[in-house]
Order: sequence, then C-alpha cells, then structure tokens
Amino acid sequence: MSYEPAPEHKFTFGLWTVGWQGGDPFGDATRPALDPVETVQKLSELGAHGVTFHDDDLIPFGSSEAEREGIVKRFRQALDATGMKVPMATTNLFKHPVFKDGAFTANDRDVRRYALRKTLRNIDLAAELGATTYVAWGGREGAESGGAKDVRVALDRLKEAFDLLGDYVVSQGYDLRFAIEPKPNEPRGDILLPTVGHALAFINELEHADRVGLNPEVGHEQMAGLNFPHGIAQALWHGKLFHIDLNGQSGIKYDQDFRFGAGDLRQAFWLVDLLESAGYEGPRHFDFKPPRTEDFDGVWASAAGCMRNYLILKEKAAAFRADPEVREALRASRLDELARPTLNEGETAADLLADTAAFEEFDVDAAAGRGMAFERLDQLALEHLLGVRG
Ligand code: 3MF
Ligand code: MG
Ligand code: MG
Repeated sequence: MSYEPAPEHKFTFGLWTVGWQGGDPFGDATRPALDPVETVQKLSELGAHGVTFHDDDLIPFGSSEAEREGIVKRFRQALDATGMKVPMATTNLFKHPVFKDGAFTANDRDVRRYALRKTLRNIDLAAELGATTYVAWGGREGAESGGAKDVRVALDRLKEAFDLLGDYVVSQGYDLRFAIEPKPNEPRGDILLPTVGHALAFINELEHADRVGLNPEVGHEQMAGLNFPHGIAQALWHGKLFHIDLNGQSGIKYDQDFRFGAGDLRQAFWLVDLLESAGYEGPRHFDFKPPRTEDFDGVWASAAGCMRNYLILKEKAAAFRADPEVREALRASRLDELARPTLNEGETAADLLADTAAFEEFDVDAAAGRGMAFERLDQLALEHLLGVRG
C-alpha cells in the first residue's frame, strides 16, 4: 500500500496549523508568515481535500472592506484552481486583547456584542465559501480565579449566543451546523465546557440543539487525562460528532499539538479503528502545530506525516478487524454478548424478578471465575500496530 493521500480521504488542515510561525510564551516566531494561497496550493499537491480558517487567518484583523474583498477573491481563485474545499470555518475570539476575559461570556456586555457581530460576519463568509460546519472554540471563555466568573450566569450568556447564531443561520437558510470544541484549560486557567461530556450536556439546553454538535480534539481530552476514543464513541452515540480535530499529545501537560500519530499512538490506533468502523463521513481535520524547530520543509513533512499516519493506522485497523485470530479473540472476550440486549424481547422487570436462573440459581462464583481474555486480544492489537502481524 502506498499510503498516498487523495481528496476522497477528506483530509483538511486549518490555515493556522501549517501557518503557525512558532511564537510561544517563551520565544519569538521562528518562521515567516505563510500566504494562505500558497498553503492551499501546497496542501493540494500533498493530497489534501481542503482547508479551514479563522476569519483572521485569512483576513487580517482590522482590514478594510476593500482589502477584505480582494483577499477573499484571491483565496477563492486558489480554491477554484486546485479544487480544494472549505468544509469548515471558525472565528478567532481569543487573540486580540479585547477578548482577554472571553467573547460570548466576557463580563463586559459590549465585548459580547462585538464578539457576536464578528462571528455573524464570518458565518456569512463561511456559507459563501460552501462550509457546512462552523466551529466554536471558546478558548477565552473561562477564568483564573473563583470570583471572577459566575459560571451559571456565563452559561446563560453562552446559551444566548448559540441561540442567536442558530436563529441567524436558520433565517438565512444556510446549510450550516455548529460544532463546539471543548478544551479544559489553556489559554484560560479553566475554560467553560472543558470536556466532550460537559459540551454534550450544554447542547441539550439550546434552542437549536439539532444544529449543534461537537468538534472534539485529541489533545484537548488527553490534557485532562481522558480516553479520546471513548469520548468520540459517546459523541457518535449521541449523533453529535459533527467534526474532529486530529493531532498528537503525550499525556497531561500543555497543549502539544503534535502531528497526528505522534503522542499517544495506541489511542490514535483505536481512534482510527473507531472512525472507520463507525462510518464517520466528516472531514479528517488536522489541528496541529509543526514544531518551531522546523523550517518549511519540516512543516510540509509534518503535514504529510499527519495524513500518512492516518492512512497507515487505517490499514492496520482493517487488518486487525479482518484477522481470524482477532475475531476468535473477540468472541472469547464476549464482545458479541455485549451486543445482545440484557433483557429478552418484551421482558419486564416482573419477568426478570421471576427468573430464578438470573438470581437464585445463578452461580456467581463460576461467573466471577471466568477470565475475560482481554490480554490476548490487546496483544493481538498491539502486534498489528507494531507491524508484526497482518
Ligand atoms: C486551540 C484549538 C483551536 C481551535 C480553533 C477552532 C486554534 O487549542 O484547538 O485552534 O481548534 O480555534 O477550530
Ligand atoms: Mg487545540
Ligand atoms: Mg482545535
């Protein structure tokens, strides 16, 4: 297998990923800025399907109306020339100092109104460019200290924002859904909607709940020590996996944004296995940062590595599922039994209470003594991943 990325694989990249110049809290930029048009061309050559952007990635903050038009025109020409798509767009509500205390939940009302206007304006552009997903990462919605934010009231304001954005999209007739991106911390000490679970519960309270789903990011859940494939499985179970940010992270530390496949490789394997076997059809979107040690050759090598690693893992996961020994091991671990409903069809609590085989005659010691055979199953998975099987 060549592991050659092609548009049908739906690999997409944020303009801000390969375009990251390497500035961090301790050091200046190590790379010059990238022209979005060059990014489109280069990623197209590498086999990507499309690009995504924050408003300010494409149109520098503070540009005039005429500048904005010129930039969009040039960008659109690059898309047309390459066939690259824009399946998702988002708003930068975190960089400018005006958002230092948040955007939709800033204590200052005028800042909240400005944030909503900035978002509505970019939603128009997103729809114009054919995006069907609008991501909302509330990186500055949070606090460093307890008294600074009344979280219950802030959640009212967050709901108000999503309800308004939903109303707007419906009134304009846009084919656009929102995807909330949870993150536990960084840049705020603590961010609202810190995990997939918090965000899922919040969505239930929204007026346009059917139009709002998730954009979970590998590293964000892993920064909280959570199992990313489990979070994705639950998002899928709720029908809420609208989009996904793929990258790499090594455990509970700062947001590392490694290329996909770096960091926790075992979770990456189970993630690809899950996405592919669940029939996820959305973009495989990379939100990573080529390390600041790299020049542009390293940047493109890193982007190519994201796609190649996904394709390698896809092949490994398929080989794992097709391996007769794995199938046998799955049966030995009784995954088929998990798939059977616990009650018989039409069975009631009264029927279960009357079933002496389920309780009075149930041999708890024999059941407790049954091994689950998970170690053999996991060793087979590991050997597929390590390339010594299949
Ligand atoms: C930060 C992020 C963000 C979001 C983006 C929306 C800058 O950790 O992951 O990237 O993904 O704002 O897509
Ligand atoms: Mg991130
Ligand atoms: Mg992200």
